[in-house]
Amino acid sequence: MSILEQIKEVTIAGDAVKAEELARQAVNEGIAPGEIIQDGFIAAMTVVGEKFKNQEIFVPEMLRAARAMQAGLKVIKPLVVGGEIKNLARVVLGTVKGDLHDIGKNLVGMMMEGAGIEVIDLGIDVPEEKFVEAVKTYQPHILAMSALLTTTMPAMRSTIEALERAGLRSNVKVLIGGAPVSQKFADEIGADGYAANAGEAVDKVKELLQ
Ligand code: B1M
Repeated sequence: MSILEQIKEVTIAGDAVKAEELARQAVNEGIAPGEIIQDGFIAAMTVVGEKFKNQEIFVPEMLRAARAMQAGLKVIKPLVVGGEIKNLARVVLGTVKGDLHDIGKNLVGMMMEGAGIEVIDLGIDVPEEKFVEAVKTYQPHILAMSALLTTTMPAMRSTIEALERAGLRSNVKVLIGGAPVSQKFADEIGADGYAANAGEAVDKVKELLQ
């Protein structure tokens, strides 16, 4: 079994110690960070999501798999983020209210930092008023929101509405993403941009700055 397949297997099994160990080994073998993330960890999460949907596994197993992925990502982060700070733009980032998923958001933040973008990460389950407050305080170029549940997508719309009520909508561009989100939804709620993955999110930030 290749090392990426092993990473996938141990992550599905929720073995954080092995996931971290194998991620280190893969890095030492010179495998590109993007490949480790995509073909190892994200591939594992796709299987985990399928198994959960088919009721072959339940929330505790899904949580263990997420922890294993996070342990592996810790090893890879320094390679992606690097040392140089360029501050190309400032982004306020968060997972919307009611939503506790943060792996995708963290990857987005990591890729942005790697591209020289300053990221202020508000974490998970972020209510509209906290996003609004952060826009006032940090005056970012972009407000970036993540949602992984169809039930939390409406919080993106209500955050945009809250920005409008606060008179801040024209001060900031809004970028959204997450598995159930689409360009169509972004258009519907009046977001300025949508990105399907972390790499695209970086490109979108650059595009929105122009
Ligand atoms: Co949850 N969960 N989960 N979960 N979970 C999903 C999302 C689900 C699709 C699984 C399934 O049924 N197949 C399903 C949602 C169904 C739906 O609404 N359509 C689901 C469910 C139902 C739930 C609960 C309701 C389960 C329950 O309690 N009964 C519950 C909800 C809790 C809550 O949030 N209130 C729940 C809980 C959890 C855990 C806590 C156990 C755990 C999360 C741990 C954590 O994040 N720290 C978890 C996990 C791990 C998953 C799956 C398996 C994996 C998610 C993940 O990390 N993927 C997921 C199934 C799946 O996605 N296949 C599932 C890897 C990650 C890199 O991808 O997050 O998609 P992703 O991010 C991508 C892109 O989407 C994009 O870029 C990222 C990198 O390329 N992206 C952006 C994300 N944000 C972006 C923002 C951008 C741009 C791009 O710009 C701002």
